[in-house]
Amino acid sequence: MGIIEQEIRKFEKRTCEEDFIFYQAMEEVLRSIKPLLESDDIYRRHAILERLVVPDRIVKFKVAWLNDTNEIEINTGFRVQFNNALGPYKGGLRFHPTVNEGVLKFLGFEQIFKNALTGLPIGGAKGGSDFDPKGKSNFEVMKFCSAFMTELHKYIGPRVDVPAGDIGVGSREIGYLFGEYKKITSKYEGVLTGKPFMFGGSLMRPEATGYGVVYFTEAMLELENKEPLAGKVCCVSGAGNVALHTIEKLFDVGAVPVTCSDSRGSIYDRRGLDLKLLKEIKEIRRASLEEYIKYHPEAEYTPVDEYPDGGHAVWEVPCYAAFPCATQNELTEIDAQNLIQNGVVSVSEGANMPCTPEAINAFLSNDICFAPAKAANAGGVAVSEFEMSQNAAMARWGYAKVDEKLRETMRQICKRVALTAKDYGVAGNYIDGANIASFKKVADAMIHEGI
Ligand code: NDP
Ligand code: 2IT
Repeated sequence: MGIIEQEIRKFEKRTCEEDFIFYQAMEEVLRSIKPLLESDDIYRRHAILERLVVPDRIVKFKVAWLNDTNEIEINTGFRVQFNNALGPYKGGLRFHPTVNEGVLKFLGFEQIFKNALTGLPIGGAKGGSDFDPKGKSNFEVMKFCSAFMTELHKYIGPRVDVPAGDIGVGSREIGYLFGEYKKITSKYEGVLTGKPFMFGGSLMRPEATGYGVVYFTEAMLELENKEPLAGKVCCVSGAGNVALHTIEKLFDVGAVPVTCSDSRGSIYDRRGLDLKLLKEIKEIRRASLEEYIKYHPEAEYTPVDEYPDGGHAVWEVPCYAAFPCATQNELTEIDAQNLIQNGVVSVSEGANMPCTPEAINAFLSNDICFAPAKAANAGGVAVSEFEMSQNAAMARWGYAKVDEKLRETMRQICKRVALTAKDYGVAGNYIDGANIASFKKVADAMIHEGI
């Protein structure tokens, strides 16, 4: 049995059901770094694998808050501080009923490597709660955020751990969290990113993840000698922060995004999506995508329960480039086969780990350009770090400066990933390239700082 198989067996034994998703993320990294471990035993001598797969700490706490009918509600809050070898812990907060320790360990683990790829001084973390903001009033969201911060503030700080948004957490929630942090600590400091612009948020942070995904895809297509996105039909899933800004940048570069989805169903508008309407429905009214067809009856709406067996309606639509931007494991092997049969050229992960391992294998064995999440969606956390820099210097950068730095960061990540893949004999495999390049960076830092 090889060393990778031995390590996987060891961790498999410890894996409980909640950790299954974490194990999926870990296994992908371990398989990629096999050639690195085999070429040099320094990482084994320093027990880097064993140290890297266990978070530095997991904070778990009760969040009690009062709803609009004066009943007490209880949720669980978490912060998984995974690794700070390269800088302060950094990563988003997710508010969604599916949040548990395993989900946050998977996201925190991925964040270590994503943050390393940006080349910026940030470690990896993730947090959140099983609180569901859907259907809650503004006041209830504010009450929940205040109660959540009452505990969380003890563990964070601008040089300690800097949370941001993720599913269910946007600038509204970050605003309330920041307000409560300030009230408790009396400190006006860059302890959270993704803040509203008026109190220290960076320009372009809301757009950064989606724009970055498109910048990365353009860079990858160029390196792989494929045609650019201009004029090409693209399929996007999700209808949240990442999906809507991916769609926006796709229009900017002259592509034609035709699909999007939410947790209840998906839209296919063959003439190109009406982005203004989508923003009105999802960002302002926080309503269902089904409303889209009231304004565009010629578009198609497919409710989730009518999706073809095991497949997703979005991925049945023929396209040049696909952008899964909703959630983990949303794109299955069946979806991958549909995309491949319809001639897809590139797949870029806007969400964190949206493609199942089987789907990824199908893409790789059919020579589809595949951009893994930890590289393709790193633009969000990169601009978060720009926000930390601006806050520390009490400065404000203009839109053009942030955009140029984001574009350059995505280009650099793409180049480094492609070059690493080539150096390790797996040219064109951006998963192995991303995992090897980022693992090396974190592991070398861990070796230099001692045990
Ligand atoms: P949002 O909460 O803004 O949007 C999530 C979207 O996905 C919503 O449209 C939601 O539908 C839809 N969705 C469909 N199925 C699910 C499901 N099972 N669970 C959760 N959402 C579902 O989140 P973001 O756009 O911020 O995040 C999307 C993905 O991108 C996540 O994987 C996140 O980790 C990743 N990401 C986010 C970054 C950021 O800066 N925000 C940075 C990097 C990655 P509905 O509207 O019905 O809820
Ligand atoms: O998954 C992610 O990279 C995020 N949710 C953004 C993290 C951040 O700190 O901006």
